[in-house]
Parts: sequence; C-alpha cells; structure tokens
Amino acid sequence: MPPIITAFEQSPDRGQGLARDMRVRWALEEVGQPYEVRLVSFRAMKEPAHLALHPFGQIPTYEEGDLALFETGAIAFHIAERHAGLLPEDANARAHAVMWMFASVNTVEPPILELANAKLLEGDKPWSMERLPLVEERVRTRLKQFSAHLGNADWLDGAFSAGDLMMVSVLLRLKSSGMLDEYPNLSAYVARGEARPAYRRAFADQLAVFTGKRPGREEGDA
Ligand code: GTB
Repeated sequence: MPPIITAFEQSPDRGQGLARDMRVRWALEEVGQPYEVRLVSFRAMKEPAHLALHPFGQIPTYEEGDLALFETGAIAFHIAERHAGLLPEDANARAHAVMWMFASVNTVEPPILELANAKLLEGDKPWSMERLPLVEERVRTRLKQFSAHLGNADWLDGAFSAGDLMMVSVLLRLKSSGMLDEYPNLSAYVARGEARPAYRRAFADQLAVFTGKRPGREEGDA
C-alpha cells in the first residue's frame, strides 16, 4: 500500500502550490515513492476522523501502514530517513541537513507566516498599516542573514537535500510579495528548487486537483 497524504479539497490558492501538502508531495517525488492523496474539506478537517490523525485539524497528514504523522518537517524527515536521496550518508553532513530542516520551519518560516497573517487576516484592522513595516522588517532580517550564508552556492551543503527542500518551500510563500527579488541569490535558489523535475511533478499533481483532473481520492472514495 502506498502512503496516503491529505490535502485541501478547496485550497484558497487554487493550486499555486502554497499549501503545505506540496512539501510532502515534493519529498515523495524526489525519492520516487508513489503515494495517494485524500482530499479533505475544511469541515472534515475539524471532525473526529481527521482529528485522530491531526490533533490541530490541519493538512497535510501522512499515513503509511500503522504509522500516522502530521507536521511537514516531521513527515519530510521520515521520508528522507526511509529513502535514499534526501539526506547525505555521512553522519555529520546528515546532521547538518536536519539542522537546516529545523531552521527552515523554526527560524525562517515564523516571520514569513506572520507576514501572511498580517496581510490576509489583519489587513482590515485599523492598526494594520502601522504594523506591516515592522513585520516586513523581521522577514527582511532573516532573508538578509540567509542570503549572506547561502552566497553563490546552489544548495546549502553541496548536493540538494531535505534541508533545501524545506527551505525552498518556506521561501516560496514570499514569491508574490516581491521581497525575494531583493535578494537575487535567494530568488535564484528558489527558482532552482522549482525547476527540479520532482518539484514540477508534485506541483502539477496538486494543481490537477483544481483543474478537474484529480489524481487524489475524494472523501468517501473506497
Ligand atoms: N506546522 C504545520 C505543518 O507544517 O504541517 C502547519 C500545517 C498548516 O498550517 N496547515 C494548513 C491548514 O491545514 C494548510 S497549509 N490550515 C487549515 C486550518 O488550520 O484550519 C497553510 C496554507 C494554507 C493555504 C495557503 N494558500 O492558499 O495560499 C497557504 C498556506
């Protein structure tokens, strides 16, 4: 049985690849592991069957035999550990790649998420315009630091790893803001990630959910 992941039945981005199932699809494509997709509605995500898989009522989840996981970092790590191709063999290099996975979700993603929330959820608040520059500055601080670290390297530590997969996924959320373009090495880094065949397959599959040709299983399907 291939692993089954969950994804939005109706993603607010209509398949732009911003929902977090994209990271899991990408990781599975990188290692050549076929998978199935169960699409869930916003209502179903908050119901007991889904909450048993994901206590916070979100997507994505990952089921493989008796194993059920949530949290994209943990899912990507599990996939990378069980398959060749996303983590180096050398123990220290492996620890480094895992470090970058944590850095992506724990250090770089929070201000990016904060910016998305400030625009999408708080844009109508009277204090929003006053706060926005502050939130943008926090994002720029991280981008500047990461840009300085990455320099002219293609990937974080030589070959592409799960650390890059997670970092590119996190940075992608900024594409529409134009902020990435302020750091040409970061926009090139993200573009390199997007150009990977595995990324393109994952992107096409999640987009197909919204263009009618659904590769995923619908709720209630056998
Ligand atoms: N830390 C968790 C992880 O990494 O797995 C976060 C999971 C998460 O935020 N899931 C979101 C979710 O289920 C979907 S990805 N939200 C529903 C809820 O909380 O009720 C976040 C997301 C959603 C939509 C867009 N978009 O359309 O642009 C982008 C990102």
